[in-house]
Amino acid sequence: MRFFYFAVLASSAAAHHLISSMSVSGRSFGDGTCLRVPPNTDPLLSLTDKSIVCNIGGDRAVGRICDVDAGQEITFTWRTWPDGSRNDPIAESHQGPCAVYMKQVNSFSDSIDGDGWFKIWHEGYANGMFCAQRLRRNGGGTSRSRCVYSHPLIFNRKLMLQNANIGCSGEYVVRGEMLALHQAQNIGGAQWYVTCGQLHVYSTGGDARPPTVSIPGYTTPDHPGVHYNMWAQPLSLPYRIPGPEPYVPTSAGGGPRQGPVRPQPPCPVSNANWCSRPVPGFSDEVGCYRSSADCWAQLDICYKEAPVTGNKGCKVWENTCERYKAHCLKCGAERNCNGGFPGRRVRRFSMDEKKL
Ligand SMILES: [Cu+2]
Repeated sequence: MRFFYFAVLASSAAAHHLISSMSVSGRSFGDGTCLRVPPNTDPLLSLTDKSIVCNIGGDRAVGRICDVDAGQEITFTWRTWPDGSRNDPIAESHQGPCAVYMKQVNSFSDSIDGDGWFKIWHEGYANGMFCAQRLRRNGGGTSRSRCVYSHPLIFNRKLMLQNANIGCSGEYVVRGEMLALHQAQNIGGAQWYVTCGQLHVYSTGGDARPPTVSIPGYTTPDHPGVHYNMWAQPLSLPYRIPGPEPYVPTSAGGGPRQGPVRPQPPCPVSNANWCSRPVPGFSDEVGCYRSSADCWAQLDICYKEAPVTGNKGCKVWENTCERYKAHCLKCGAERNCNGGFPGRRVRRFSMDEKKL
């Protein structure tokens, strides 16, 4: 009986999902990287609670910012099992539309609720299926544990000077949203899945102002696309996607990067938003162990900070720490602990790493 209950719990957890990674032009930044990963895959049910903005804890900045050029394509990967331990994208029962919003911020520690959000893409019901169904199809086949959709992230030259203080480039919170309608025949039954990321967008500047909406406030529980019976035969079509129309730039942006390029902090080993630092050099056995201890202290933080998308990067760093420890044992026995750990190159930690 106990086993039976466990199985039921496991399968209900498997029903939900979150965005586990972002890719730009097909290259993934890594699981959880630049994402404000929610604590779990549960849906949000309230359109008035602040968690609808960027999910629970999503009001807090994370330590990494990912770069994207205007005009590049951004892809979100959705997973039912956040760490990818099982190949299961969005559950079959979860049908509904998807959308992507952005908001420009001066700093990622700015509060993100309220006005300033514009939609850059959405998909509702098309070609006989909801967006969620298309995500599932993309998740099958070659891309294991992945469920992806892509859309062009196009900024015209005007957009980036929207805030003259920022100049040509800017910091944006990007918000991926998926709405599951399987209980939406009841008001308040719609399930919202939201994950936000931190992007630094490079563009050549301009002065367009996309119309913006407030989140919370951008839609209501009685909107016909939110209070919707997906079990009706036939479906009530056309399906009306909640929220505003996507912003369509008047001219394509992109082109080569201009203006100052944000310094890239070195990140030799990383996990989600955690980065390793090179350990100090040493000239004797005591120093070797001190340096090795530094590695283990960093590892502690890596595991503590690892979000539900997993700790693969921490395991890589743990192997490094094991190697360092073995080196101290060996050089101590040989009375030859001088210089640093041999083997792999260690990049220097840059002091101009961007502070949030
Ligand atoms: Cu669910």
